[in-house]
Amino acid sequence: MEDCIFCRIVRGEIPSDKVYEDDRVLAFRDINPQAPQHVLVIPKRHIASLNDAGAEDAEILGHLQLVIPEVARRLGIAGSGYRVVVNTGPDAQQTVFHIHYHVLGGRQLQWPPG
Ligand code: DGP
Repeated sequence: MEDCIFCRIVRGEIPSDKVYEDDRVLAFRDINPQAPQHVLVIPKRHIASLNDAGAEDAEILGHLQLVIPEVARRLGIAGSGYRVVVNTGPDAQQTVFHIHYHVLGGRQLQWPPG
């Protein structure tokens, strides 16, 4: 999508601190980190949210989730542990409507989340 901020990051129009990239998926550091390690993993193809994902997205979202442990290894948190969060809709405070998986780690995380 033309105006989507994460599509613009995919196209290289907005710089990002990339951690992982392949033909379908991009992972980059969150601009407003909530933990010592905080990375967003996104499909390069625009999907607005989990609510907007359909059967045609099963393969890309499956691939994306399989990429997450590799991202965690690159961040050095695969062994210590990490949390994966997909904020969806207003109550979850989703602010960017291009689906993104937050990967958070590098400290003891609290449960339940706020
Ligand atoms: P959410 O609330 O789940 O929609 O989180 C969106 C996240 O995206 C938020 O943690 C901040 C991050 N973010 C927004 N704009 C940019 C950007 O231009 N670059 C990077 N690296 N992160 C961004």
